[in-house]
Amino acid sequence: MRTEQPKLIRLVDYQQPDYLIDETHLTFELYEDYALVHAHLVMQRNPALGCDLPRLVLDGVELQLLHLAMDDQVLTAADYQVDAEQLSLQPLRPSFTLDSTVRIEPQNNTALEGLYKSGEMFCTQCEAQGFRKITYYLDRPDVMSSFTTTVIAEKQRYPILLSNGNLIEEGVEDKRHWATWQDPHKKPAYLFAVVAGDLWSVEDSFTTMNGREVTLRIFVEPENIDKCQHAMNSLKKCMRWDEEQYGREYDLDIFMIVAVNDFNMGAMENKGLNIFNSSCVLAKPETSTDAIFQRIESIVAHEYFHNWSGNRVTCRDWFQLSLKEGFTVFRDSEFSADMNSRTVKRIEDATFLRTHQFAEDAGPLAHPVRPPEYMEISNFYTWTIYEKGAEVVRMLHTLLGPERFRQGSDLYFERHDGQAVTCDDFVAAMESVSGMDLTQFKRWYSQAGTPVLRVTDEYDAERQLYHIDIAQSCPATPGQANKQPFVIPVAMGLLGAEGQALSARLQDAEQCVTQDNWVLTLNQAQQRFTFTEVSERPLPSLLRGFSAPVKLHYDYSREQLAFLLQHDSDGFNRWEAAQQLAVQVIEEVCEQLRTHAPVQVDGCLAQSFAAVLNNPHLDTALQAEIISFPSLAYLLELQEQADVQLTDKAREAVRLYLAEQLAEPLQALYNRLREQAKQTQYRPEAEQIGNRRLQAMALSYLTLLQRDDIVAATVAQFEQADNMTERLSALSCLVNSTAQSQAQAALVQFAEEFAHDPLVMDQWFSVQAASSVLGELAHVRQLMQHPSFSIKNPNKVRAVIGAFTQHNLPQFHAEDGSGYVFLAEQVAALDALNPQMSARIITPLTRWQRYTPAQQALMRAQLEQLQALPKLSKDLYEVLERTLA
Ligand code: 0A1
Ligand code: ZN
Repeated sequence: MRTEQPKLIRLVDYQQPDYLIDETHLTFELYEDYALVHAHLVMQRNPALGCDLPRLVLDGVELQLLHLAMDDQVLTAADYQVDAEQLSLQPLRPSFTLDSTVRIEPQNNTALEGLYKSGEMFCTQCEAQGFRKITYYLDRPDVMSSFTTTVIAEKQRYPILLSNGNLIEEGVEDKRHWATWQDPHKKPAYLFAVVAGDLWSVEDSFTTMNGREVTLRIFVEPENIDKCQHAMNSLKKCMRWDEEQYGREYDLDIFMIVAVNDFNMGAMENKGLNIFNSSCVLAKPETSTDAIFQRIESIVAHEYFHNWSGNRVTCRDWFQLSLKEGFTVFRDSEFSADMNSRTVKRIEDATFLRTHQFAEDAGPLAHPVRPPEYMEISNFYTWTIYEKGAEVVRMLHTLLGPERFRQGSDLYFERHDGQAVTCDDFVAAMESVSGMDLTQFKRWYSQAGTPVLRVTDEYDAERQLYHIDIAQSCPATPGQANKQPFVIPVAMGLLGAEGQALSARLQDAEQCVTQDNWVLTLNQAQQRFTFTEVSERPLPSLLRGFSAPVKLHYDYSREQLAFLLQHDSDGFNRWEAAQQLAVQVIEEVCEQLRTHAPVQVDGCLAQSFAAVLNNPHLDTALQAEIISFPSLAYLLELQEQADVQLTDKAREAVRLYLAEQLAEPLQALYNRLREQAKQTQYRPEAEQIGNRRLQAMALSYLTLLQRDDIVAATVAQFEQADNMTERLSALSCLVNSTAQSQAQAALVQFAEEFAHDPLVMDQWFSVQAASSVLGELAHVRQLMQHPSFSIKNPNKVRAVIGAFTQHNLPQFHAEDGSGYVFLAEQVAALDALNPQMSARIITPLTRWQRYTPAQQALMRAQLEQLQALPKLSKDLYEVLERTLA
């Protein structure tokens, strides 16, 4: 907890470490109410910095120092200074050893940072600055050390003792036993991990491209042993993929994953010992949805890929976080695209970015991909660092082309193996292999905000010329009033009147992918591109594949959008056309509601959707994406001033209209897919997933019709389906329908069946909290009284409070402000327990400037009350400061 105002840490102040730690030897003695950590550090003055001996300043937080010795000389209080965050002392020689013993209390660590207990198990989370809660250390990523770790604990309670690297010794002494692990690779402290518990494991093996055998082991609590296979399959697939696509081979004899129930994030890439939130690793068909299976595949890959992009080559400082995260998200998303449908993956990523990252970029917490300053680094694990960072890497991939990008990645790994480096080093490798000057491109790392492109065009029939004019701009963000033009790759094509791809010649083209698919490279505020030999007036298909994280405006008519939806050869842009069409139609209904005019929904959307459903050439996954409607959150993100209740009403009116118009084909589709599902053995594979998604989509439209036969079919699906995907989609339809007695019965049955499984109960909580029908605030408060709920468990917080505030917008933004009061209460309660979580779940309130003046006032009032609390964590303090600045 904070007593004085936290300091701002600035990138421009970066300095190399004064001292280095060559070897780190740790011994953990774990007991029921405390733990002792003995550290033996072999240190030296950083040779790059000279021969003087400045004071050594070690990080340490919430540690009780019991013993300290330098070069075996015991130090007394007069020899060092210690405060709440640091320990400093004067070295006498350039090379020396430092021994310390500290006492810590993992059992009382509710922040889930450092060493803590999750249920009966001990585990650690050290990124970004958790290691300083374990021992006094130089807790910064550019200090890389070899680690040898001994863990000692009671044998019966904690039969499994793990740390990074290879097991080199173990033994038993009375009731206690010990294990010593040695990691041959130097690493920063944030990649350190320890686990002790009564765990079972599933084992497999992988032969690397050079023929080395690697043991793969997934550790879980005994009751979850039947939920590991999917993660294991995913692990083997991504290990092979990283060899084939990036030439990266695994570098230890063993790779371990441990599942823990209490975890602030998704998972953590500790060297050789990944620790996972159990929700991101455990799955079986009866308890887990397709979405969960897919999430596991991508997170297992993400953490595994960090072994090179993050661990072998790490970050020099935390300002460079996106160096490892942006690149690794790009890598995992390409992996998922290869394992599933590439187009659908791109649609999912773009939707996510546009809904969440664009909102972040437009609000008071906007920051560049490489932030220039922070108070608390935990606050910077953001959509900007991760998702926009990945888009920046994707643009490099587009600009260089796949071959040169791969050469650049090879060079980056080769040049910097074993080093802690910067985003500039990454771009420099790309420059070296391509000969391109990427100086201007690097503005993506330093300028925040979402660029806006305005596109107009002109056709000169006589000369067969077609001009495209593009103006780029970027709104001001905190601390950055004026922006310089970005380098923006705009992939595009031209369609003729028959829907055919038009070929033409792009004048002065830097890169021409084919005769009918171009990448325009913008680098000025205003630019004209001219195509010659254009035989007819074309319709442009712009920003294909969402080739840059920008907002693009081109004045398409509804007919043109319907045409693109039918004919565009780019799957992404077909979907995009449907989205834009839906947005236009919903906006029109919003306007009708605003002016109290009669509501009349344009029929164009129903016609287009009918054509999509009848198109045998589209796979079901893409059909589902196309008829899936823009979310309320996305629609609000597009508005100058978000009007939640009105937009929700308009959106629901259009959905109902579509359900009525398309009732017949949707019903036929639903029946066919449900029958097919009954006869198919469930497998979490792309084709089946697409079918189930389309089936769920059809059912959710049909639910709006309030027909008894549909309710009956939904109840039957809920009761009879053998997999959680179909059961949960049926439950969600019931909960969001007028058939509340059936919904209640299903909820009771579900809770009885799965009371013992916390991950399934998370879904039970979410489906209710996110429902605008059932999820009234009073009900949400009741859910928090349920015996399966605990505010100390981040998954539960996300399942109830997160689902309510992010997915139940009409209730959260209730006009009386009750949703805001509720969130502020929860933030205050959580801040005393787990600051990372309080600073995260407050996010919806930080967007206060987006709403109507009345809502703004209510949100601000809650933020100000929080700011006035007597005790605030550094995390929450920073978020409030920036939000209210
Ligand atoms: N590096 C991990 C994410 C992570 C970050 C911080 C954590 O605790 C504060 C935990 C995990 C990843 O990218 O997967
Ligand atoms: Zn990561």
